[in-house]
Amino acid sequence: MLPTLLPDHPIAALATPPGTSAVAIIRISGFHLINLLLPILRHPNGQPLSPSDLPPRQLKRLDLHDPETQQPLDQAMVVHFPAPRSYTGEEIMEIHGHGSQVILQRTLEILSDIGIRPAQPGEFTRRACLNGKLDLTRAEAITALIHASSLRAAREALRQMEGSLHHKIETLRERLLTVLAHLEASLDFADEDIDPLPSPLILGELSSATEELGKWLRQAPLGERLRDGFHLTIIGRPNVGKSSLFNHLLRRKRAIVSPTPGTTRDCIESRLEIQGVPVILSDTAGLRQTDEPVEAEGIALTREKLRQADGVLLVLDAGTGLTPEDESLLQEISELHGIVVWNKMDLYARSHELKIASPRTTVQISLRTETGLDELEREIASFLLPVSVDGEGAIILAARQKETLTRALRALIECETLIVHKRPGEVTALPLRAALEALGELVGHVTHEALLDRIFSTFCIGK
Ligand SMILES: Nc1nc2c(ncn2[C@@H]2O[C@H](COP(=O)(O)OP(=O)(O)OP(=O)(O)O)[C@@H](O)[C@H]2O)c(=O)[nH]1
Ligand SMILES: [Mg+2]
Repeated sequence: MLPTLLPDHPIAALATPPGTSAVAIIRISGFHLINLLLPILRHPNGQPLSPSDLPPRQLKRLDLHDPETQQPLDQAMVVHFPAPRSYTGEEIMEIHGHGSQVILQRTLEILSDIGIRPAQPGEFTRRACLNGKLDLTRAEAITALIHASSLRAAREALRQMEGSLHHKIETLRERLLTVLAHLEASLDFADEDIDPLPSPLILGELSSATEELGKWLRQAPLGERLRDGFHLTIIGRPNVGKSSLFNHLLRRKRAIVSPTPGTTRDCIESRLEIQGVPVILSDTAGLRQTDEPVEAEGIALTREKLRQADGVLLVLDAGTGLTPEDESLLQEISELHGIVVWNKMDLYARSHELKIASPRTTVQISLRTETGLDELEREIASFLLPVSVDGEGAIILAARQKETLTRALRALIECETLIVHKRPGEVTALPLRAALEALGELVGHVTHEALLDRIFSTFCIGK
């Protein structure tokens, strides 16, 4: 290994996004940082610095000094976090300078010259984990928070950062460790007359553990939607106002609206947030019988979109009331989650009833007079993300976490089966140990280098 890649070698990286900005922060982690940095820091009056000039956790206005040109490079604010009260558990120095690319580049070069190498992606957080400042579930929640595409996803990630997932896993591990202790006691004392925990009790513990793990995994798709967005598709007959609704939800004119039926031919997709819920919204070609090949292709695309949808908004025309085509559309989407939207309420003459046979949430709106639109957005948000689920906290799992939980679940089920078949303790304990190991991996008890590499490679440099 190269000496510069030693794990405790001081590292530096830009902690703010690359590019031009008012302020940019360079973060440095390691030991003896003050002494290392003294030669490149000056008081604003040009005087050299002494270590006592940098009291802990206080921003200090200093100049960055270029040792090569012997000239000031930037005016900066510098802060020192002594070990272990810092993000990484090592000493940290932050240089808050101006966000000029040339200055930042030169600063990183100077740091490298004085022995502070550029950090690898996620290396700060990796050090934090190795120094016991963070467990892996919290570290992974930090990536989820940084990449969160909506407020809801950010809130979940924050909950996980505060340790909700870690706590769940540790509680489960404790219970399974007790079961393992009993299984192993039955091995150690097999010759003596000690009664181990009776198998119905062990099986009870195991089945409640598998139930718990199963629940987390079932919640995972919801967590993924929170992170990546729910697919919501607007459908309906031609001319009912689908594109008008699409534009309204998007707050901009993205799709063409016209009185000619069959205006939208293609599927148009856009990302947005509806009351904090991330949505990938599609406007589609109006569904009807047609001989026109382009329109027919658009309609085929709509049906394809419907297959991927997490929910639909079926738009109906309140001016005309329910038509036979609407009824067959309702049949077609009977299996799908969604809301029925009566649009054009301004044209509703009360000559017919606005009723549908199936028990679905219906909302009455008019895009022309802008009525009922807030209620529609509230309904959309609550049907995509029911309040009960939000309260309990959907779990956002990284792919690795899902994979590891599935491995733990399989091992537990195997253990249950072996116990039911009255296999000896040394056989039944094996899968239980594997399950515990998998759960341990999730919180970071097992820290294989390769595993850490895989996790932290997805981080930003500087985190
Ligand atoms: N009176 C009234 N007209 C509306 C309302 N919403 C939309 N329209 C009009 O209805 C016509 C069709 O609107 P679009 O949004 O293009 O309808 P669409 O469902 O996307 O139609 P296709 O793309 O042809 O399937 C336009 O002239 C809109 O201005 C409404 O609430 N009231
Ligand atoms: Mg349209």
